[in-house]
Amino acid sequence: MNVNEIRRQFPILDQEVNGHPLVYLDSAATSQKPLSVIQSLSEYYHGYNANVHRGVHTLGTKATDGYEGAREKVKNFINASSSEEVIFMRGTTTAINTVASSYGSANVGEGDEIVITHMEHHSNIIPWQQLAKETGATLKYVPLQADGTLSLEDVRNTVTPQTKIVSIMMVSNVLGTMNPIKEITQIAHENGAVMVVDGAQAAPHMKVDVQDLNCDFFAFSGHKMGAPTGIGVLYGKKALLNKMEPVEFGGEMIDFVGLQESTWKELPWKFEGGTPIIAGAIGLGAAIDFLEAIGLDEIEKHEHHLAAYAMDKMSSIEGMTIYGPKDPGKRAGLVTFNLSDVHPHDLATVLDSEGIAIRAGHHCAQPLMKWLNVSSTARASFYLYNTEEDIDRLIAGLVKTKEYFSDVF
Ligand code: 7TS
Repeated sequence: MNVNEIRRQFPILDQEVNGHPLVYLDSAATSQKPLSVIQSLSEYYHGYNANVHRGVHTLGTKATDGYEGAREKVKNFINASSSEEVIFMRGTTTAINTVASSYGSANVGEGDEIVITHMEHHSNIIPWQQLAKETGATLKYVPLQADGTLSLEDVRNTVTPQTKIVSIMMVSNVLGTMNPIKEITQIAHENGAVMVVDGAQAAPHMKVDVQDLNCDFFAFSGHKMGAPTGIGVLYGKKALLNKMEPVEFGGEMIDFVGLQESTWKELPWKFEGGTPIIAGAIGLGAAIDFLEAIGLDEIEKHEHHLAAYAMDKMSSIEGMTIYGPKDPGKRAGLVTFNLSDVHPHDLATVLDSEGIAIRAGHHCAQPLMKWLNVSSTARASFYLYNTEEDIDRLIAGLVKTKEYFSDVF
């Protein structure tokens, strides 16, 4: 993998911030976009902007082909068995909310259980809290091991025949933990529950095969994998989606509309009410082409290498606490940390003055912060365009931050 060649595809990286060359280490929040994605949007708006699935005019047909072609690319990207199982929506948050509102309200009742974990993002907590409140179900949490991993034993002890839904992230946006989704899915199924996977931090970084995982639903966001904001995917098994009610009603999703009753289009369109996210889907298709040309296995290997390199260098800084699995082989390409008593926001501000972008805060994972016994942390997250030099700059920035706040050490 030629990272210099890849970096040339991301024009935004070639700039100075606060007088220093930009080092972008916040891809877990949102990734940068390659030229091919930017061009795909420009070509759509320059050349064939039109609404889809209507009329017969040429631009409309081209737009429909672009939109549905992108669905086919997503289908292959995650190895869904049919493009009917690929529903375009705004992102991971909307996808999980859709499962909770549609599948959840129809299948979860009083006395039932929903199982998540202490490491989930708020997007995979609150929809289930709301569902539990509405239905009288109980929301249960699989505890975490001391190193921030899940044990299958704990999963087996938490999931019971009363469990109707298990919803777990594939990769933690804070700990970097990679969860054994295939095994957890099997436990969910043995207990008669469906398995929902929050794939927001997985799909951009590793090969995902939903048929191999055998999960029932899989949610991810385009903007974390080179595509624009505002486009994401809900994958669901056809047999389940067919039985589910739409969540949004209106144009595009109907078959026949009467005065009192209406019927829905078939999959996947019954879940895509209103004018869809046409440019976003086309951009996502271009992002998938870009990632696949490099190879997801190569990308994953590169990020593992960067995470191991970063952890090794960072752990030699006195006062450094790194959260999550210590074994780099067990974690994805991000490192969450605290440096002595320096507040993560102060740390991020000093790094920003050096042109280095990291994230500081609770990372939309307040229950996990509570488990870690901190109010916030700093996080450096890597993607295919990051280099060892980026990490060297981070290390130099951290050393400088330490000097700057030397009174607290
Ligand atoms: N799930 C996980 C695991 C995430 O990391 C995120 C976003 C979401 C769900 C929500 O995705 P959205 O596209 O619907 O917003 N995570 C982060 C983050 O770690 N920093 O900023 C956003």
